[in-house]
Amino acid sequence: MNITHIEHLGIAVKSLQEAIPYYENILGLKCYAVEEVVDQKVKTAFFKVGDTKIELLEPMETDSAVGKFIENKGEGIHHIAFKVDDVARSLKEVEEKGVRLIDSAPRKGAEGLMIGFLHPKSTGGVLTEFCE
Ligand code: CMX
Repeated sequence: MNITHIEHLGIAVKSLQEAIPYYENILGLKCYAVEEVVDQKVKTAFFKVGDTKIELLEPMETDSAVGKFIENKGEGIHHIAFKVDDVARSLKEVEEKGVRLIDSAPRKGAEGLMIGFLHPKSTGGVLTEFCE
């Protein structure tokens, strides 16, 4: 596996509309895309910070990964995503080392990128994503 950088940090928010002004007006970042990822039941907003992005995640339903996260832990950092060359190979590699996967094969995520999640119970409590 070849991790080159943090592709993005996912941050759970109750409302994109209420969260975006902090990133734009206080931090001076620009929201360059808002996208619904229907199969993940989230609405996302993206900001570039060098090679890394911030991905704000607003749940479209309470019964969803991000909806449950906010209900249990409140708003805040939800996951870290590493850029890798090959998601399928990286998932296989960590699985062989004993890591529990959420996604056994890559699937399409926001921005059309191929992604795969590792289970936070296997990663020291940090929901981890590989992105290609
Ligand atoms: N970070 C760390 N721990 C997390 C977590 C997160 N984001 N979300 C849940 N957990 C922990 C919970 O705290 C809980 O721990 P305890 O058992 O110690 O209380 C445990 O995981 C189970 O939590 P749960 O609320 O019962 O949630 P589920 O088991 O239903 O699902 C998870 C948890 C991580 C498997 C699920 O959220 C998932 O599949 N996530 C991957 C997909 C995803 O997050 N999609 C949204 C983003 C999409 C995008 O970026 O486009």
